[in-house]
Amino acid sequence: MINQTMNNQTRTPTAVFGAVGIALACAAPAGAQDGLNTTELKHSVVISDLSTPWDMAFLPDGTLFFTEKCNGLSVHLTSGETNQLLGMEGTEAYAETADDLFCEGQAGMNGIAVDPNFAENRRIYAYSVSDKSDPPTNRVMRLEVSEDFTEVSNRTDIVTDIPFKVEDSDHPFGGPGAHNGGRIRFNPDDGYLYVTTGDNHNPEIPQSPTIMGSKVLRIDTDGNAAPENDPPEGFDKRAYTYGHRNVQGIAFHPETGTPIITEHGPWHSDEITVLENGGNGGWDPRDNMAGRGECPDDYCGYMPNQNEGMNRFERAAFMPMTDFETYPDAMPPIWTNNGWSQGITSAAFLAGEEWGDWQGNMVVGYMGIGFGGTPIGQRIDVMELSNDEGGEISVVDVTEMTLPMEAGRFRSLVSGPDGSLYVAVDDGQIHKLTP
Ligand SMILES: [Ca+2]
Repeated sequence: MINQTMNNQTRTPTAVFGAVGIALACAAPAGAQDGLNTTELKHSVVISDLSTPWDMAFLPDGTLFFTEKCNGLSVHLTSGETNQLLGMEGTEAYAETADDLFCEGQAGMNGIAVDPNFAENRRIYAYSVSDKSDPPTNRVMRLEVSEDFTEVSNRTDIVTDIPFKVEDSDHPFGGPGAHNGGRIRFNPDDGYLYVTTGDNHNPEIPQSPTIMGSKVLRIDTDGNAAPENDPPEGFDKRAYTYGHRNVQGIAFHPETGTPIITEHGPWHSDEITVLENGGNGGWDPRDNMAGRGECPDDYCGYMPNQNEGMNRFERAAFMPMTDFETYPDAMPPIWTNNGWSQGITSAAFLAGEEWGDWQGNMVVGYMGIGFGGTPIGQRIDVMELSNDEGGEISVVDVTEMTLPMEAGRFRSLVSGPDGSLYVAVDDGQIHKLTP
């Protein structure tokens, strides 16, 4: 069924809603243990008692950098020791504290990435909100790690203008720091740093050519646009893609290097999208667009959820994650979450023969969103992708991973250099899953 749903997706709105219709026919969420085999997983807890661990990045020897949203940046050494490198406002234990870094809502110390040439230049990168600017913005910082991994120095902010939601607004989850993006990853194929951003509940941002929210940026290690970026005329050249809602994950196809993102839907339609250079994600929550009326704070992104009586498919039609009616050339998602948002987060590819049939598959985490206080959807899905003859990537099978531990809010998934899958959970652990 999933197979058919995915393969039927094309660029036309009719086909997308056709796909939703098929999804309705099989009401059970993706997760039946069919198709791929379920690999037996070994499990251990690498680190516990963290405060909202948000992202991880490895060196080839297994050294693990990680962030905690309201604390800062640390490194876990192969000896088992952890050094706290860069703290945020109000923290004490860290080697250094940067008082301009703070946390608010979804914002704080988010993504972390290691320079492909770390062995030579000792550089790492982190995404955090900062009040060095007024109003505060999200920044991508470049840092140099000391030889003994006890401190960082030479902070250079290579991106300083990613917007941050400052004011509360009249929406569910409408507090400051909302829709903050924050994942950063190097693409091994082209060597550039990709930075994912969010819409801040600001209706003007997704289709804006100059505001760097709702984008995937592709930049070099000084923050300059990759020269190959091809956004439309008038756009900031750092924009690789635009028109996103809140991109929470990015991974690169292991054979082609093609970037694939995961994106939160507005209580409906989380999406996975294969990016095209210069492409539009098709999210445009401005009011009075496509027959929509006026919405609170001019932002229609949640409006369908407040219209009692609409079912989830009517909601998806009212405020589509990808508005093909207005943007017929928008990038089509290769997968949507059957009409329910379940808090899709980070994505990674499984590497190593130990994974058996799952080798090379994409894994995607879900945090689950509580409807009436009931968490749903907390899981890790294993997605088999295929390149069809036209070279386009599609999802051919989805299997829910049988977890060797309790489910949780799976915030970050990263493949380690040892082939294990590392998983950070909001309530404070980094887990290691080994086939
Ligand atoms: Ca989209």
